[in-house]
Amino acid sequence: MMMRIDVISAVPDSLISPLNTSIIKRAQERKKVEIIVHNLRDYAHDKHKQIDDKPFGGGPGMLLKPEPFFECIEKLLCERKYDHIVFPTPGGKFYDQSIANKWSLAQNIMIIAGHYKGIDDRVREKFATDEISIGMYVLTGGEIAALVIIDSVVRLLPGVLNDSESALNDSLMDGNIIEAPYYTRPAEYKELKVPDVLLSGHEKNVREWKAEQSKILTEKWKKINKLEK
Ligand code: 6GU
Repeated sequence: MMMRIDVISAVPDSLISPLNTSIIKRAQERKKVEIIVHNLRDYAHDKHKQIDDKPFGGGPGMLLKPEPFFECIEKLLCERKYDHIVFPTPGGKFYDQSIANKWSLAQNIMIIAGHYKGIDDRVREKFATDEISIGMYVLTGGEIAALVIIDSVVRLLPGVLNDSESALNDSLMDGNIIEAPYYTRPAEYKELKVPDVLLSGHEKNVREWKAEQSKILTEKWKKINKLEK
C-alpha cells in the first residue's frame, strides 16, 4: 500500500512547488506516496473566512483559531487511522535519521503546520502524537519543517531512489560516516584540480582514498559539532 501524507497549512502555496519538484514529485508519480495539502482557510465557515484571532491574555500578533484545525483533522480521522500526527514546534524533540527511518514504515502521516506562537495550543494538546523540532533556530512557521520531514521520509520508501541515488551508503546513516567528496569533468577548472587518484583508474587506490577521506571528514565533522573527544 502507498504511503499517504496529509499536511494542514494556512499557507499551502509554500508547500506546493517543493513537493512537486525532483525526487518527491517522482515518488508521487511512481505511486510510492500520496501527499495531500489542505488549506486551513477551506475549513473556516464564518462569513469572513477568518482563521486567526487575537491571543487571550494579550501580546503581539495573531493566533490561528482552533475550529478550522479541529474540523479538518476530525474529518481526516473519520476517513482513516494515522500512525503519526506530527506537530512541528521549536519545543519538540529534535528530528533525526532514526525518526525518519521509523516513520518511513508508516501507512498514514498527518502534519499540522502552524506558526510559532501562532496556533491555539488546544490543537496540539488534542491531536499531536509527535512534537518535533528540526533544530536550534526559529522559523516563521512549521511548513519548512514539514518539508524537511516529508523529504527525509519519502526518499526512504522502496522504489523512490534509483540505484545511483541509493540510500544504502549515505552520510549520516547509523555509522555517522561522512562520505568522501565527489568530482566530475572537467578534471581541471579555473586551476582547481580533481585529486589525481580519481583519474588514475586504479580501483584499489580509489577505494582506499575514499575510505581515508571519509575518516578524515568524519573526525572533522565530530570536532566542529562538538561530538565526543
Ligand atoms: Cl518544527 N517550527 C518552527 N516554527 N521553528 C522551528 C522548528 C519548527 N524547528 C526549529 N525551529
